[in-house]
Amino acid sequence: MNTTHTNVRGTLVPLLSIAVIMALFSLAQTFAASSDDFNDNIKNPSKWGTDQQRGFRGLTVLTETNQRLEYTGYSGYSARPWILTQFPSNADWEIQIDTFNVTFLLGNAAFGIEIHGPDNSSDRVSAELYSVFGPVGFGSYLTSAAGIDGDGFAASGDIDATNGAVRIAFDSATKVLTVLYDKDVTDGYQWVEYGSFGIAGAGGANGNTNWGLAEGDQFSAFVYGRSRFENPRQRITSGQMFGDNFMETGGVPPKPASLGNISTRGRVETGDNVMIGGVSLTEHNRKK
Ligand SMILES: [Ca+2]
Ligand SMILES: [Ca+2]
Ligand SMILES: [Ca+2]
Repeated sequence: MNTTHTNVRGTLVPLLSIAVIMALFSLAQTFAASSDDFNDNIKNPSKWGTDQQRGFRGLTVLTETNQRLEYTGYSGYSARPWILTQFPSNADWEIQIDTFNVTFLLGNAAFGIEIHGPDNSSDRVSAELYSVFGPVGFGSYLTSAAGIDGDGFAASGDIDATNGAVRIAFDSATKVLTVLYDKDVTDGYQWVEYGSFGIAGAGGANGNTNWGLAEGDQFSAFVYGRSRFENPRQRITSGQMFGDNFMETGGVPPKPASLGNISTRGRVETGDNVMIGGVSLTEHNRKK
């Protein structure tokens, strides 16, 4: 019996070591970069969380269909959180998505990506392809609970882009978020920088703020569509506005401590209710 026991142990330890090494290796590979091409027309629950409805709730929706992520509906704001990875404050990273927008309606509509700061859901930087009463271009906004020095806004101007891409890149040395666009994805990516925002007080060309970053903090990413039309009966239909080929590099496994941030808001709830609580606060700030 003793012999058997020793043998089992003698085999198990090396096997476990190999398993741990393989797990670490595959983790490193998985989180080196990740993406979603939306080609299987099913939302991947390992990558995306519960959609958040902001503003007019229930009137707009994000749907993975036709090998892309479509935004349809009336006036509204739907955001889908990327949950596979988060983005460190002490290392460089970037996220991007292809954007398509031909919503030439009376109002404005946009599709893009946004980053949320670690401590407050109203700390955000977005990058989007917008249309405003027809003309289209790329825009970017900085919002911050701490207030902003500068415009907090950057735009390409109307450049007649309907099938482009947006990118947000973080420089961990300067703590500056840079926004870039490619006007036309059909000939590959040729990135044009159109704005930058400093989130540790300095370095941004279009606005600076202080999100109070600490070592180990993580940012979270969202894909969103938004729309606001003068005629409430106007709506975006399938194929008019969508995103495709979401990609990130530099993302890391989410740390479970992010739950602590939510509970400090004084709302101890679970699941979707927590998110809705955070969104309500955000929307309140946005309207100020
Ligand atoms: Ca999918
Ligand atoms: Ca696709
Ligand atoms: Ca291009």
